[in-house]
Amino acid sequence: MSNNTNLSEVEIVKDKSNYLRGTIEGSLTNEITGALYADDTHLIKFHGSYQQADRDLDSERKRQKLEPLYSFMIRVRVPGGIATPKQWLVMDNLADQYGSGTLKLTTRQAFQLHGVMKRNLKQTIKGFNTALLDSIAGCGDVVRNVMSNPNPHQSAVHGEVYEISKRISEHFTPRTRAYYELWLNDELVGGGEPESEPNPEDEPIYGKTYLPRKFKIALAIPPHNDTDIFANDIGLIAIERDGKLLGFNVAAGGGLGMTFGMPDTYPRLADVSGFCTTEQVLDVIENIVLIQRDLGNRENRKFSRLKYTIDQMGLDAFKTELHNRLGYTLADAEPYTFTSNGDAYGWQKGKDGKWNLTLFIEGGRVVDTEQYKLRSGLRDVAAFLRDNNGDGDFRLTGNQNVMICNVAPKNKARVQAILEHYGILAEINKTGLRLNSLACVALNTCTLAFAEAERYLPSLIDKLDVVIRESGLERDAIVIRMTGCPNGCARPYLGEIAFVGRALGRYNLYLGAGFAGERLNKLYKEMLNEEEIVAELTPIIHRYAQERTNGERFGDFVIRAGYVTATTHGTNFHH
Ligand code: SRM
Ligand code: SF4
Repeated sequence: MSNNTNLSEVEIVKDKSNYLRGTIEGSLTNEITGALYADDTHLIKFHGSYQQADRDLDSERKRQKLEPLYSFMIRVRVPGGIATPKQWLVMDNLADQYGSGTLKLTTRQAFQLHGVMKRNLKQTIKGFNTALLDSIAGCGDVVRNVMSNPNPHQSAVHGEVYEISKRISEHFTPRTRAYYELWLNDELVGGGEPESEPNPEDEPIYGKTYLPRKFKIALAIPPHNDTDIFANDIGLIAIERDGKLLGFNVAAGGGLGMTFGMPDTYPRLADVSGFCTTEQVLDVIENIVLIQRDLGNRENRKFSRLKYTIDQMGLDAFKTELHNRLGYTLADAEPYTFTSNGDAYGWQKGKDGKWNLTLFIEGGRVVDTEQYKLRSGLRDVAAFLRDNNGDGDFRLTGNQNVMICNVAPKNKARVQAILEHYGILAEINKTGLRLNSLACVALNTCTLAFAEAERYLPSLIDKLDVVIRESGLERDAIVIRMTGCPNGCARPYLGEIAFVGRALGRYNLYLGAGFAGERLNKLYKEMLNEEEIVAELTPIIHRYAQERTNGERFGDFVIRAGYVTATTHGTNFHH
């Protein structure tokens, strides 16, 4: 642990938790409340779960003098976002059995279940285990789900990068046995016996108080920045020559969260700090994680992310510290170009002759409604693939979408027919604005939300689509993002157009991020309601259609036209 004297409450809870056990067992058996003991609400995050309450019901429950209707969100780690048809079906089934009947595909290639009651937590986590899935390190002050390009079959380099992302994920999985003891009766994920007796001291990378804060890693293969690597504590940019992976440019210090009214908190993009070979990459990442473990702020969690550690010591000092710890220096960064951070929709044939299909899942929410049976359709595809020798698989993208990949040519027509039957394929013909939209969960489950996001953005886009169509921009990709608070879960500060919730029905409007996720946007107007949003954006969209130069992106245009100035670094985001 660092030498800080005024440790935050969470640091103290971690310290006395006996490697994340705390009193969770007692919390689970306490039938007086649907909640956990206060300390355990921090610890359960390391097990992949958050205590929440249905906020739609808050005032009614209060009126009835009842405690909030507590339930739990559980996040399942899917390194690189790849799930077999069987795993999809298990998740789908658990969503009905114990959850709220929906699956949420997150902005970091994971599944989330919502609405799981305390009494069902163990059974749900055991259910993941039957499909070789787990929720360890889904949340908490550890290295989170490692993101990677979701299609390893695209080329040999893609396959290699995916394997490296899995290795990173395994390397940083906490070693404590608390997860297995608490949820799986001490079984390993997928069955089997533990290799050795529990050894609470055996947390060689993290130590007993883990990291000061969450830590995120993503890999991307130019020209696609579909994992938004610059929003991560560490972003790795694959460098290839003649179809061979040479290594990675290493970017450090990304993170998007900020707090309204605290300008010393800010979103920041990771700085490209050098190049390392494939053999060095794990060593380099580990040493950055260790710098953060040792030097990160453990007093005030608002300043605990690596981005603040770096800005406080200065980028050069950070690099020197890294090089000293490594015992060698990173080479100069190699040239690279990113052209987009979105997904490419539709069917594409892989180099291996198999087919890959990217589908649009609005807000990442897989649910059946009266009009649109998305969940049933994807379930039918999964069942068909499972029954055909497990052909194909599901890939969660960093844009809350799903890919159905690796489909044998003989099965393509059937997959297509199922998706057409349910109207799922037609979704990819929506406007370029909608197809490039992201919205975080926000209400009703997120305890931090000030405003709607996932439940509201689709209807706001209906209104903006009218302007988009009038302007002839239906096929133009424009990155649009919304969150219910400034924490940044749908990476709003990387939206060419973005809304961040201030209060119910009121949003700050940000403009001018780079189309490929390489530049943050800037605040344009504050506290707008829907009418004001549409009124502000209509003339800008019209002007963009008329005045853009060849190939000019919306985010670049609003800067050239003087609506906002370019943000060149997180530290001038608020200027
Ligand atoms: Fe997030 C907290 C949902 C991606 C920055 N995020 C939360 C919590 C757990 C709220 C809480 O602490 O009580 C949200 C749960 C809502 C719910 O009901 O499910 C939540 N975050 C999400 C997801 C599900 C949004 C989505 O709609 O897809 C994403 C899950 C990703 C995953 O699978 O792991 C999600 N969160 C992100 C991202 C985007 C990314 O990582 O690419 C960010 C910005 C990048 C970053 O980390 O800086 C992000 N979430 C935050 C923060 C601000 C962190 C900070 O440094 O200030 C919080 C609040 C916190 O940690 O204190 C937060
Ligand atoms: Fe919740 Fe805010 Fe994250 Fe949205 S951005 S999920 S409202 S914490």
